[in-house]
Amino acid sequence: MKVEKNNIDSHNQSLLKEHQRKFDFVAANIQNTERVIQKLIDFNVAIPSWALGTGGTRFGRFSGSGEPRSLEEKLEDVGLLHALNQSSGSISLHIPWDIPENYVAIKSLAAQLGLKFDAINSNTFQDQKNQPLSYKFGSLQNVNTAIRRQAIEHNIEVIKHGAELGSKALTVWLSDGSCFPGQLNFRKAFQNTLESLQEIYAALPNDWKVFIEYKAYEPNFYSMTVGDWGQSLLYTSKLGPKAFTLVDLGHHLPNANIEQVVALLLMEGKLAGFHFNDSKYGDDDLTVGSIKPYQLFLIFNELVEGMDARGMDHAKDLGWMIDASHNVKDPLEDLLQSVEAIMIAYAQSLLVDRKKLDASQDSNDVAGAQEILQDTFRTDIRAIVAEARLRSGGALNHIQFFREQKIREQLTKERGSKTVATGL
Ligand code: AFD
Ligand code: MN
Ligand code: MN
Repeated sequence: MKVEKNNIDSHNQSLLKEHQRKFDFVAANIQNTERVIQKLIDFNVAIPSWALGTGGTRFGRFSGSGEPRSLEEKLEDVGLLHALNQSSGSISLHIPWDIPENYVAIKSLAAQLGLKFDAINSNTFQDQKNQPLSYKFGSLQNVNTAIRRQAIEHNIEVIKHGAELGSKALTVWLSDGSCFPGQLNFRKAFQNTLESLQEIYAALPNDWKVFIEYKAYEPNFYSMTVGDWGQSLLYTSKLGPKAFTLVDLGHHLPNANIEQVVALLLMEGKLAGFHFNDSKYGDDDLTVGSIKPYQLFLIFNELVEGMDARGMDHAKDLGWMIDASHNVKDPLEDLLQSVEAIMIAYAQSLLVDRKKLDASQDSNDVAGAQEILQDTFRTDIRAIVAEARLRSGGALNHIQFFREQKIREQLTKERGSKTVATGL
């Protein structure tokens, strides 16, 4: 299905007066509103192809209706999101769940929907049908050379698919590790993984990057071979200038200071970007900003400060992506909420009085520094984000629009009520 522009226009018209009132109120207290709006218009968050269907847990999966049944339908879903928020103009594919059969056709569909292809993801955490060798005991770390070879070849295959579509980065998340003490020689596992990654790195096209994602635990519960940012940074430093460390917000041990991790990776020029989500306990993959919005703001605060210090382009120089899983919500509504939470945190971080904060830090004014951050965080700037969306042609209240237009009902009519999208 396609969203008609005039439907968005009439929705916006009906909310315009109320929006204008809120916007004028917040804009009156903000300097450089226009600059912030432009930055929001330029910003884009990629949508992972695997988040468009209802996710499950190891206990079960309660599929929704009208879920995308093919790569084409996944693109259509992201196109819908983008039409509504104008900030989701790219999709991140996962191989083998999204193997394109016809590159030309897929590329032209993406172009029609105004979408680009973000980083492409490999998968050696599952065994696929007809796969000769198993990843039960790891992939790039495996003690068996033939299994490592198979995993390396898979990653090279993924790069080829991505290159055909115009992706510029490969994201590698390894579930490799061990479940019990003594199972694995850590040093050999590291060396095997490094050598395997070196072969993958050598296959990257010139203008490509590789993102190495880390995770503290799960599915392995004793050790993970890329378990934290330090280990990821070891790999990416040894690999070379095209390798970067990817931060997935849900992949840390409880209470980790992610904003500090981000600040240092950025300082070292080794931060790839993000997989945004939120969590209470671990890798919960909940809606961005739903549990710890202040942490999200603090992360963006470090990002903006650090990117500006390095003269980086906020929109283009890091990879911005959601990595979530929706067990109980409509995936499209959830993704709209996630992108919105990211835009809000980004906008707020742009509004931090940087000079005043620097001065507070330089004079050890602890309370003063806290005042500056919390004052910004507690300012409701949602009308500024909405204004940016309005100016770029999106819907002022996208969730309301999604419901008014009965978009899920229409998708269900088209695709059926018992559809299951590929993914976790
Ligand atoms: C996992 C990892 C990784 C992976 C994705 C696949 O974070 O990003 O590609 O989810 O579903 O949790
Ligand atoms: Mn991730
Ligand atoms: Mn994860």
